[in-house]
Amino acid sequence: MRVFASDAHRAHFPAGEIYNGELVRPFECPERWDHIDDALTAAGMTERHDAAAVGVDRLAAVHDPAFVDFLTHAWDEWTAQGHDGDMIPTCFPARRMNQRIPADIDGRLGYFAFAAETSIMSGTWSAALAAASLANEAAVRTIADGEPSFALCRPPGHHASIDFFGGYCYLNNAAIAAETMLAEGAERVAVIDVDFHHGNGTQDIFWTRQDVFFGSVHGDPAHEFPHFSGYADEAGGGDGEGATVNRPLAPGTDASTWFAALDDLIDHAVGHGVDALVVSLGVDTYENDPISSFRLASADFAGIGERLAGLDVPTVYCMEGGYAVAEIGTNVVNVLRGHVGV
Ligand code: Q9C
Ligand code: ZN
Repeated sequence: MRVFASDAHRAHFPAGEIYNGELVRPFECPERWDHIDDALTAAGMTERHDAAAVGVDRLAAVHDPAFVDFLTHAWDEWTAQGHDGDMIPTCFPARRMNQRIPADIDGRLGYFAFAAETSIMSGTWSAALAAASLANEAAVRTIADGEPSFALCRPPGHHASIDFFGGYCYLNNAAIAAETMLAEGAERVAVIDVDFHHGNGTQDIFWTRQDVFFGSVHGDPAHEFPHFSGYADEAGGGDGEGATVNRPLAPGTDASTWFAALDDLIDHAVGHGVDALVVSLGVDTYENDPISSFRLASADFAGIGERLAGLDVPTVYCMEGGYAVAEIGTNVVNVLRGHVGV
């Protein structure tokens, strides 16, 4: 397993997250990365590959240029207004409102966001770009030589869509990896999303596509974030009909039920004839995760890698969620070890 990682993530550490009516220290924090880095090293995965900045053409394959432009300049526009707190969106274009992009930075912030727990600070753009660059580079290398890669992306990406951020995500790293695998010669890519939360951004990006299969097992949106995406009847639209598969599961789901759903997603991906795989690897399905409700034990995580390796195609893992900070490294390493069979 080849590991792509960069210290650039450290520039992103918003002061607060709105959670249950309070401003708390964000669950998505830099120590998550440190614990994964330490566990990889302890497991003998000591090499780290960095990445050149991903080109705007690669970003444009996934994101609206106006959204990328917003993220690039948001902090400068904010500070130019004399604000010094982090940017927290508070006003969104709801049903039947005018969808015109406002001139005002507070208006643009809400326009390009779908949730309020995700702040933008001075270093958010550089960290998000670095994370996307790791995913892109991992995809290039894995298509070139077939060796599986792990991109230690932080911030994560699967909630970010064509033109909105949220759920701790700004650029959709996994979607960028999938597009890069196609650009480098893959013909049909599967994105399998095992994060506790539905990968609404990835689903949205590939909704009308047959060349990218999207399968996700996650907390039922009737009960869990992102609340408005991830029901079982969401199966793709237009030319993409049937190439999206959702397996929402009830809060409290145990490992045996969860793995049956994963096996089902893998069967669909095989049936779709995919020749490359991107895994949105969240380990917030862990039993002690502070914001999630599934019940996988640390030892169970090896079974994720074992099963996904059974697809037997070039594979890139992109880090997504997981907020039990002390155990996140063990859980991630167990997945990767399961994949390579050690
Ligand atoms: N009551 C990822 O795992 N808040 N994002 C949920 C739960 C947002 C998770 C509140 C969670 C975002 C990448
Ligand atoms: Zn998650």
